[in-house]
Amino acid sequence: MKLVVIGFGQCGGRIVDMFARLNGRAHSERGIEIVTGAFAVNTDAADLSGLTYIRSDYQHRILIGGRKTGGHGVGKINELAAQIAREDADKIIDAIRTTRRFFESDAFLLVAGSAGGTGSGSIPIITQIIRERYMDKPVYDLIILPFEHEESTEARTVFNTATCLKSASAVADAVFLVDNQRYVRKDFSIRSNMSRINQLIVEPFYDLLCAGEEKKPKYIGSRVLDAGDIVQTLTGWTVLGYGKSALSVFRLPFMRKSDFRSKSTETHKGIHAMDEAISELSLACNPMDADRALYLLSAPHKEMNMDLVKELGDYLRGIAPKATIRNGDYPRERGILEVTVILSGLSDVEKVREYYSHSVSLMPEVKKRQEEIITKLKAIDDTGKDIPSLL
Ligand SMILES: Nc1nc2c(ncn2[C@@H]2O[C@H](COP(=O)(O)OP(=O)(O)OP(=O)(O)O)[C@@H](O)[C@H]2O)c(=O)[nH]1
Ligand SMILES: [Mg+2]
Repeated sequence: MKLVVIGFGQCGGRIVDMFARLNGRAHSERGIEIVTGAFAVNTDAADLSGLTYIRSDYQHRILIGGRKTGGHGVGKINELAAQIAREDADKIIDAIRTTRRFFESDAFLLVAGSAGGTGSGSIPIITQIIRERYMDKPVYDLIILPFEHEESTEARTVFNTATCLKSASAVADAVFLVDNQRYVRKDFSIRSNMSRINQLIVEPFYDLLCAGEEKKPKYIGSRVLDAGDIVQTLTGWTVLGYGKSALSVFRLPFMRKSDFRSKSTETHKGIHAMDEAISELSLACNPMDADRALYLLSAPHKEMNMDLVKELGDYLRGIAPKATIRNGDYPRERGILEVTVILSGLSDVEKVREYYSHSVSLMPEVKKRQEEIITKLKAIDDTGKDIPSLL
């Protein structure tokens, strides 16, 4: 599957930078392409300069709202970002048009952090505009939810998240939810934590996107998971997960592949990897609420067999009984067994409900502050009303 990926705000830009890197990896390791265009959109020029893998010309690092913000961001006011995105949408559409092999792309993936101003405000607007323009390609949003400590210190965090989620889910074909808090490892510094988190966020997409693009016969599975399967699976609230098991390089000489001991070990490792994928889903949710699911098994050819694929299917069926399940296998040479899982069409997501209800309770407070700002601005204007204007 080939994606056009567009990041909004600092968080979105950095994660798309990781997708651009992932594409480089697919190219060098596997000779295939999974990202046809990678773009970062921001109201803040400094954030755009901090990126590494996204091409550095103005059509790939797109500054919006320059006149309104002077290139210094919108300071968490996502309504302002939404307005700017609407006004400058043509810059983004023009850039998409220049994508070299745009017609080969299967879908759009738009990425943003929900708690800031720029990303949170612009992602729903541009999702809507792209959907109207390119009706033949689905548009997916990948939305990063804030860390716990941000929620407790800043009311805007919750309010921005709620408005972003509500608006994006109304227009996107599916919304991938990623909870930053799930990726925190206490032993890393904040800076290395962020880039580590971003790597972990994009990792599950690697095999998922590569599997259907393989051309070499030895890497083509018996059941190929292609763009069609992914598009059929993705709808509404969506989470994803990834797990792996190391495989021992050497089988004991007396154990043949058909030996019951090696077979049960394979199955065990498969279940272990799937268990890890489920327990480390990008957001905590109840798999029982999933309407659709997908799993991809990748492992060396000789380690995969129909029994293992079936066992994994049975296992997933057990925890997501209501879901239509699609699957695929992807033979790789590396000595590990990997499982990627998507749960989609979730009928309930507790965390989203919490943001909504918390945000409603904050409404009076946010309104009061906005009124205060307007009153203060008006007071400044009033004070200067007798000063002659140069305009
Ligand atoms: N995973 C991850 N999360 C990030 C990263 N940068 C920021 N975030 C999260 O995303 C939220 C939004 O922050 P930014 O992306 O910096 O905000 P912005 O969209 O640039 O908006 P403004 O700067 O307010 O205009 C933050 O509260 C963080 O929780 C990142 O590199 N990785
Ligand atoms: Mg910013």
